[in-house]
Amino acid sequence: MAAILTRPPPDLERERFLADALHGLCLPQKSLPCKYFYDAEGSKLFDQICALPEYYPTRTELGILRAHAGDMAACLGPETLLVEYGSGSSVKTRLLLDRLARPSAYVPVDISREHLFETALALGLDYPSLAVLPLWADFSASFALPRPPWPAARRAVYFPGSTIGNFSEAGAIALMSGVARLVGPGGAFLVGVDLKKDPRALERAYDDAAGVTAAFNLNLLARMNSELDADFDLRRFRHRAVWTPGAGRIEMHLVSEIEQVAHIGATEIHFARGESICTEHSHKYTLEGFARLARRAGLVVRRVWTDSARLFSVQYLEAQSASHESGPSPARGFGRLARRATEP
Ligand code: AVI
Repeated sequence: MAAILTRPPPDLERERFLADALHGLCLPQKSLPCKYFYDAEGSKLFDQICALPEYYPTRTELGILRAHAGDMAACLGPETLLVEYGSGSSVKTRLLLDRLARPSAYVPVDISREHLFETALALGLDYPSLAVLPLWADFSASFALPRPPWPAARRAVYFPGSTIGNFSEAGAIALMSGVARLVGPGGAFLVGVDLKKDPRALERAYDDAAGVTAAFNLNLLARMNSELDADFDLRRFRHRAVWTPGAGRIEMHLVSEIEQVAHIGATEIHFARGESICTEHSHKYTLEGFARLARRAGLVVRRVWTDSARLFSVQYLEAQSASHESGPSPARGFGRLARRATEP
């Protein structure tokens, strides 16, 4: 496995977290970027969420992949350079890699360095003839791809998990415009997109009976306490997940149960009783709505695979050569961090 990485200045990560937290908590609707969910504890809780009976996206997407990975690989074609955004443990990717014809290389891109390199190492062992080139970067910022050991016939970006739903409309367009630029005209985008459904099923998926999603949400406060010298009282906030039909999204909030003041360092954060911090948007799409959004980023939907209940979709898109609209703002909760790797 060839690996590349440069270490950012030691406190840069904390400084960004602090700046984002202070900025978000001073807005009229207090908010925190959802990318900060994923410290070690948050990542562990997210893995548990994925296995919950109420949280249908993971198992449904896996079912779609198991049924159609061969078809998807055929769309991507031989000698493709496969780039995965937010690769995590690359579980879904293995289903694709098993079917891809002579991939030129696999470039997992992830912000979580340990996870990225562990996974890349494991993949390198399991796929000895595959060039695995991990890239420690924020996929929502611009980055350069490592050079594959041999030329690729085509570039493709794989973005499973419906993380595209965690972006604002402008953010999703900006991200997909970036994908279109990265893969070039005729290049491919394979993406997991969660679909609109019964709001009650959605609210259950984001507020499970065992309270794992609540713990995941509250962990953001615990993370600020331990990393930012904050003193949020976790017993005085509760998790809330609500379907917002106008915006077509689930919103997650942390609601203050009392009037209270929390501190981040010397900065006071005032909460009225019932006031909330918005911690995540999770947009759900219709097939038509997503196709329209993608078109604004210069991507055309060519194939769609869904489960029989049409809960979730995996979509294959191609980048057009014509100029297209490009969203100006970064992703809600994912933008801004741009890190790039260059050492094993
Ligand atoms: C990562 N992302 C696609 C998840 C979602 O469904 O929006 C994050 C999540 N939040 C609560 N449960 C899962």
